[in-house]
Amino acid sequence: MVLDLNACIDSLFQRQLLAESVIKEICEKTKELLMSESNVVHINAPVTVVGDIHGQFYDLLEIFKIGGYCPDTNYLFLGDYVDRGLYSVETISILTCLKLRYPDRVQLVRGNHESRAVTQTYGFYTECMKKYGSAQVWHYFTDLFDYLTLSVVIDNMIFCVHGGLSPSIHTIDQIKVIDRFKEIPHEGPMADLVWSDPDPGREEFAVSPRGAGYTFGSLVVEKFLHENRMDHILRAHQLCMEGFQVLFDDQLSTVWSAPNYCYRCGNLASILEVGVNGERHFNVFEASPENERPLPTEAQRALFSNGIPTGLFANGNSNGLGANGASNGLGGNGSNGSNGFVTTNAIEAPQDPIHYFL
Ligand SMILES: [Mn+2]
Repeated sequence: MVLDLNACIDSLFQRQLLAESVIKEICEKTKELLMSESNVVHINAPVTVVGDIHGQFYDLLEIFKIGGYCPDTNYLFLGDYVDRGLYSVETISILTCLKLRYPDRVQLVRGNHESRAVTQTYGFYTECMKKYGSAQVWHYFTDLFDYLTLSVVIDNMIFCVHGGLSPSIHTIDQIKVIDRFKEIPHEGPMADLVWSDPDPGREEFAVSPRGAGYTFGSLVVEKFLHENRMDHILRAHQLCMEGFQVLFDDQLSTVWSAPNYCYRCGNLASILEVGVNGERHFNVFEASPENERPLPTEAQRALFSNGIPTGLFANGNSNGLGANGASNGLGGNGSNGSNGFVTTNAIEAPQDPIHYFL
């Protein structure tokens, strides 16, 4: 069988799943390709940077409509392709095909959800079982995740990563020597890169309320940029109600690309266009129109309300995202003691590790 990537991409754009045998072949070839990538991939602008998608495939289609299609637009995806949304399989399938088809124009960075442990709890595993009747496809993709790069540098100026900085990483060279070809560890530099968050109220590192990674403040950012002769850190990982957030005197940006997160947060999303002179422009967008996407069926709602602790479509039970009195809803574990999730612009995404490490 000859793999026809263009046909695969076309059928995914037509909302058709690929056959299991095709996914196997695509993942094997993409692993070979990723194996030769450094832990720090250097690319040039112009490039359009995309934050968390979390299985919101119809919003990803909207991103291509807004930002342009491959290979006309160069894309850098910052991770968290799967979990939470209803279409993780379609999302990771199309991104993998695009990476394999246009390896120099599409970059895929690893997020904390590109992990066996996390995807078994937050939806991707269950979705693979429902859509393919076995765990094979989940195995192919989670094996592939071990090969994804950890970071990208744009024009030697902008450091891009899913989560943030690590107290054990001072230089880019220290990232280059990490053995990344494995499941994301619970701690250490690799975990920090995918789990950490900026904290505008601090200067140094502190313990993260997520239970993995660290929070880092203004001095940490300044030191890292100075030491590595860069001028900006670009990351994803945190829901921003306005779709993006810029911190630390324009030294760090968060880009969030899942509008109306989990189909109920009511937030905006953005993609970040980085121009040839380093200029940054956030292109903000809303959720794709309801009439252009299939509504979740009762069966899909059941899929997400049974067995998944965060209960995307929980009916007022204690698992509801943002539901009153939610014990583990969005912001429900907030260290500020508030149950709301609009107290700041960038808020903590659902507190994954609180379940993850239970
Ligand atoms: Mn994340």
